[in-house]
Amino acid sequence: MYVVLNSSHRSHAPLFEMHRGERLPPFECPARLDAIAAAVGKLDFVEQVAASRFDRSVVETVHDPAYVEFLSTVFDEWQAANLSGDLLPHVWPARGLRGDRVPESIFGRLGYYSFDAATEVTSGTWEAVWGGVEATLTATNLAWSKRAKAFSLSRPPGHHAGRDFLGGYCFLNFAAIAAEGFRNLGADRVAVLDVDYHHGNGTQQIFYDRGDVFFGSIHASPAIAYPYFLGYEDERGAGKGEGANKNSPLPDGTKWREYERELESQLDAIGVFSPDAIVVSFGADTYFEDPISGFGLQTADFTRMSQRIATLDLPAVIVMEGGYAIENLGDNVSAFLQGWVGPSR
Ligand code: OKP
Ligand code: ZN
Repeated sequence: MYVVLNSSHRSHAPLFEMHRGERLPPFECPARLDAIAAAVGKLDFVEQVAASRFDRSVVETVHDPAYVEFLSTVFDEWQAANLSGDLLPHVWPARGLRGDRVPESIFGRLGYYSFDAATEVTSGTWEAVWGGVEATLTATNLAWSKRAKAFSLSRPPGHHAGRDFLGGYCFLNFAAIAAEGFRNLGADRVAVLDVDYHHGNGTQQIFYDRGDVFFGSIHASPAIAYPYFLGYEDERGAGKGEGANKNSPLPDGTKWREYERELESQLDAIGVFSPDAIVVSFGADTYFEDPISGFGLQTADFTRMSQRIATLDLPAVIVMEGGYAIENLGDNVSAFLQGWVGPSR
């Protein structure tokens, strides 16, 4: 198992997060990845590889180039206008407003290119996010060329970021970038399986009308959990992508027994799709002690989960999404990695 660390991740350190009416230290913070990296560094089956450099071509296939440009320049623009603190959007084009024009104002553009106020742009956000792109694409190249498993150890997460918007702590969609990277390298079909507690609305949107990338997700029902506005079972893909999207929304309180049933059903669907490679959006926020989530998985369940996914026997990239119980994060991610390296693999 290869591991590629995003060594720039600490450059993204948001100041605060609004949570249940309070201004709190952010749940998505550098300490998360430091805890994971320390634990993963001790695993004897892991080979750490440094990230290579990449240009914007793959990123600009899954994201709108104008959005990528916005993201890479908006903080400097903010500072040039003598504004201070982090950037936080506060107005969005809901139904009846014009969502089809990009405003000139920096505040207008922030709203245009986002869907929530949980996702601060800071001085180092672009540097950290670009480090995530390079870790992801390095892992993808390794997984494809060596028919191996490669873990991109990065933050902030990516699966809520859509073609032209940020949100849910996410800026660029690393799962989508890995899937597109596999396609570029020669994979005809790629499956993305999202096992984060939250629905991967960004990944679903990016591939919704594509038949070459399957998206499957097991998550808390949007009726009760973030991101609230996508992730229902009746979203099955459109056009050429009809049938290549599969959502498994579950109630809070879900434990391994119920979770496993949905996992088997997702794996069956992926088997029918018959991909050449797989991308896993892994979130450890399904853990029973996660502070912002409501599932009931235990540390050992993460090993069971990856053992089942590994039976697909495909080149695999694992990208890190959520997981906020920092004390248990190292053990939970290690448990998940452990399941990929059984004796038969
Ligand atoms: C990211 B990932 C509460 C509202 C914002 C955002 C959750 C983002 C989760 N402060 N909640 O999927 O783990
Ligand atoms: Zn999550």
